[in-house]
Order: sequence, then structure tokens, then C-alpha cells
Amino acid sequence: MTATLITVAPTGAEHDKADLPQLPTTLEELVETARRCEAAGAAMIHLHIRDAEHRPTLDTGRLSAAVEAIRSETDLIVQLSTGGSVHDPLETRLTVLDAEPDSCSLTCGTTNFGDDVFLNPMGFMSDLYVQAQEREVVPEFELFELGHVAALARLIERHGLPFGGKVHVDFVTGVPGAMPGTTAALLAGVAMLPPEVTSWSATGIGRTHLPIMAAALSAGGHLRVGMEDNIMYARGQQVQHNDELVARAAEFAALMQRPAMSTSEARELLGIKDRRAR
Ligand code: KMH
Ligand code: ZN
Repeated sequence: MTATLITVAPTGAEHDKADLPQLPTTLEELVETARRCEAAGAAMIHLHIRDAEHRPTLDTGRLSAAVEAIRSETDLIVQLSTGGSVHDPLETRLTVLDAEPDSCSLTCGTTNFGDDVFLNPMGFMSDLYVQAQEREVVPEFELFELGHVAALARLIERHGLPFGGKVHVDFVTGVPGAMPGTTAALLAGVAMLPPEVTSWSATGIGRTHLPIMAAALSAGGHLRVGMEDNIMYARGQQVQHNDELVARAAEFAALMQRPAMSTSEARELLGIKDRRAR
């Protein structure tokens, strides 16, 4: 059994700062979150950023500033979301790569997203795939549906392996209207993965957070946690800081004899290019 990659997704694009003041949205809060989550056992951060009014934005200047600040203050792998919010146009989502992250998310198909639709047509996925290859950014393939596994296989067949030669996927389960956050659905997805996949992780939205963590650990997968996905630590107890979720994941992984992976092990696992200043 290998060690466990823990990714923290601290913010997302859906929660409102006004309802959840502890949600990290400013650059200072994101850097502080990154530091504490690294200390608690995270090796990668999946980042969405906000504007001065705490609204989701894909502004290149702000994205670059966040990438640079987290890269200089921590050793975390910095993954930028190219999903943004459901309201972001496809062309703007492609500009995320201009901020030169280590990794980017790449969702493998359109999906229900609560009452909204999260749009990812094949042409957009192909463009993002090829641009990530050209810019030496490692994609993490987000799978919200079983059909997304088939779309991933098509992308690999069309364009070859991603930069770095590894294929890492993340099952995002439990989004209302998409793949449920159940062990059965997760294992069905794992069974369908194409042979090129070298590692997988999983997250469960909301109350599926813990059951999916347990299922992923027992099936050899890695973990994503964070307030983007889940804001409740336990019944009636809101998460106060993302490091609580990372610490719990690290504890659980250690108990399962699969302790949290170091950042250097994670860089190796994912085939990340070293962009750190020396
Ligand atoms: N905010 C969702 C619409 C990603 O980061 O790539 C999309 C999302 C996936 O969170
Ligand atoms: Zn995201």
C-alpha cells in the first residue's frame, strides 16, 4: 500500500463569504490556509480565488499572485481550478493556464450541478488538454459522472499522455444530480478507469465526505478534502478552518497504514515540473 496524497480544496466558487466568514477568500487567508494545511498533511492545493468583494473570479493577475504567494510560502503543489463557477465562459476558463500553475483541473464532461449545469463540451476539454500539454501543466481529471471516465479515455486516445506522463484522476461524488457519493458508485468508476491512469483520488460532497474518504482509503485511492466540498465537520459543527479536515484525513490515512504523502512524493506521483525558485 502506498502513502496517501491529500489535496485540500479550501474555497471553491459556491459558498458565500457572508454566510461563512471563515471561508478563505483573500490572498492572506489563502496563504495562511495553505501553510496550515501543509503542516496538517496536505501535499496539493486545489485553488479557486475571489475578487475584492469575495466573488469568484478568474482574473489572471489575481490567479498569478495566488500561485506565486503559495509557491513561495509553502511547498504545496498548486493546482488551479479551470472549472471556475458555473457562470464562467469557456474562453475565460482557458486563460487560467496563463497563471502558470503546477497543475490544473480538467473536468471530463458536462454534468448536473445542483440546479445548474457545469458545461464541459468535448472541444473545450480537448483545447484545455492540449494547452496544458504545451505549457507543461499537469492536469487532474475531475470525474463527476461514470461517463466522464469514457471521455477521459477518448482524450488520451486523441492527444496522448498529459505532460509528465502520469494520469491522475479525482472522483467528485455527491454533487446533487451527478454521480452519488456512495461506495458502489465510486468502485464502479474505479473499475472503468483506462489502463493509462496511474493514480486516483476521491472526494464526497457534503455528508458523503466521510463515507467516500473511507471507501477511497480502503480501495487504494487518494483523498481530497476541504471547504469547497464540505463545510460540516460533524453534525451541528461547522468547519472552522480547512486544516481540521486535512488533519482528520491524515489521521484516518495513518490509521489505515497509508500515511499522508510528502510534497516531494506527491510531485513524483503526479509528474510535476519543478517551478519553484531556487
Ligand atoms: N465550481 C464548479 C462549477 C473544478 O474546480 O474544476 C466546478 C469545479 C470543478 O469546482
Ligand atoms: Zn474546484
